[in-house]
Amino acid sequence: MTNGTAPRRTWWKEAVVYQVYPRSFQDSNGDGVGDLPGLTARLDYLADLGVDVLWLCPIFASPNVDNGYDISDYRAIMPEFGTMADFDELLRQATARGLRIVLDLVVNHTSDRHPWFVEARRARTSPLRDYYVWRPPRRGGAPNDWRSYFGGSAWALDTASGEYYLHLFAAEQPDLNWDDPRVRREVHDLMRFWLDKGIGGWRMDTVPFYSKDPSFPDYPPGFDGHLSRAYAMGPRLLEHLAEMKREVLDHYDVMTVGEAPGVTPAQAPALVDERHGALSMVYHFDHLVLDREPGDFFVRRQGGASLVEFKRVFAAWDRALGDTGWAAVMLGNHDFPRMVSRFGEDGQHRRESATLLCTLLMTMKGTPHLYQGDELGMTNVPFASIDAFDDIGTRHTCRALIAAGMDPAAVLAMANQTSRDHARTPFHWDAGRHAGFTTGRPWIGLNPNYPAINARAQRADEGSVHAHARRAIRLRRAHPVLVYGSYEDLDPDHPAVFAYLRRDATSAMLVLLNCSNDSLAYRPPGVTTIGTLALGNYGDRRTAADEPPPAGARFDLRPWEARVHRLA
Ligand code: TEU
Ligand code: CA
Repeated sequence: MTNGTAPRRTWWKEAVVYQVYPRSFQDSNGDGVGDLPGLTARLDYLADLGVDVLWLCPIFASPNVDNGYDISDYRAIMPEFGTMADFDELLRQATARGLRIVLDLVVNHTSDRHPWFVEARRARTSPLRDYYVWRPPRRGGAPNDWRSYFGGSAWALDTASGEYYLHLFAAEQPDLNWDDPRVRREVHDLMRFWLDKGIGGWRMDTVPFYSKDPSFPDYPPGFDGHLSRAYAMGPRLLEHLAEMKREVLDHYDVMTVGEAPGVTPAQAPALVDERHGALSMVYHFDHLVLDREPGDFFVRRQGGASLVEFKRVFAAWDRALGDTGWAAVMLGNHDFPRMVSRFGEDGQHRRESATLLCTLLMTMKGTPHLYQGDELGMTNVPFASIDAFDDIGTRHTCRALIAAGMDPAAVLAMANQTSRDHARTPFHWDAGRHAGFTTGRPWIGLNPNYPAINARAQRADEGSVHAHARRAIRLRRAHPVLVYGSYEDLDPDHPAVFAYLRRDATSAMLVLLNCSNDSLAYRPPGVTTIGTLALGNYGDRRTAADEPPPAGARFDLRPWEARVHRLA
């Protein structure tokens, strides 16, 4: 719990961010791929939901080896998504509705089809050679033992020159050499190109990886395989980010949210402390990778993760960020399975657990990031075979595990627990053909449960996940304590209940989340004067201001029940 000075007030601390995976949001021309005109046509839905900022996954020209995270032209719209005129119209329509657009800055690497890499690869003497990271073979093989997130070595041999180039992700995603000032200037220029159009800021992909030790040592002795820890926070990262802040970010009123894999809570203030950090906020992964093997993000750790471990992450980051740092809070995105399937219970208690998770997002300290479809409680998809997966990471890991002799049925079962594709199937607009996403053949199969889980049905149902998400967003907007108040976990060791307090000088909110399938009696430690219910997710799910608190602050919490109470 931090009780120093109140955090500085800014629009991006008060905002609710909605992440759009454009490929799967709304198709407008029947080619089965979501696009910008489709997103523009759905802005009223998003404005009605109450969100303030739309973070769009990459919309730039890309061969889509990694679905847009391999960019071949930073100043052109991916043809499947539309034209620059479509983007300008989207921005105009969003702005007219008070919505800001945040784009996805992917500059740790480019596509291997980017003209920079095509030229750099042409010859060892190319003037652009040093835009990327090239090293000679070591003992006839890769320059060091680094591995790619998508399987195999992080080095690819360029046969023409006999040198290797670095790629922390796919070989089609060569890492840029951030130590070359020309690269940094190129990045600053492309950032300004979009900022000058009036975007609201940047989500910064794999920002902790920009800087690498140029001597490229092997992993340290005893390395536990946690790739992100090995690649994050390189020697000149803070210098490069300070320069980016000075050269670009300080000249605009924008938000930056750094994707921060591998960044420890202790390292985070260096990135986001408002006194000296370059970024507005970071989103961390620690609670999102608790159930994963450190060495392969797509392999599930035996035993999964506990609520106590999950709660510890939030407390550690809150302590580390204090009152001068800031976090993005998310429970899922395009890289993870659906939050209700992962942290809730997507069968009998799907509605209750999805609304509980929405309550957590909207009452936690930090800027909430709601992923498309999670406001409906969309669930994981039952992928019937390994070939049904699209995601490069999932496919690589499945192939490697099968090659290593693992039973294919077990590999499929594990991929169905960890695949990023669960979050990438088309949005469920209605119960019509292809859930109203497309009139054509969808680029990836839909979840067959869309007739039961879709926006049209839920917008007519006051008890739906959508209705609750909408109420929770309005609750956050109505109570600054949920934005700027302190955070205190009241019961960190309780195995089933997540109970926390948000407090400022004039008010306090108590949040009780029963993260279990069981009903249980619960008395929040140290709290006596419980006020009225501000938000609930059960029968009394209206904001029952008239409902008195239970006698003696003893609650009978139903399975997955979420309750937000004012404290008298
Ligand atoms: O994700 C980063 C990523 O996948 C790993 O760095 C991270 O460690 C993992 O998600 C959990 O530890 C970003 C994008 O979100 C992802 O879609 C891209 O595939 C990747 O970078 C490469 O651009
Ligand atoms: Ca389309």
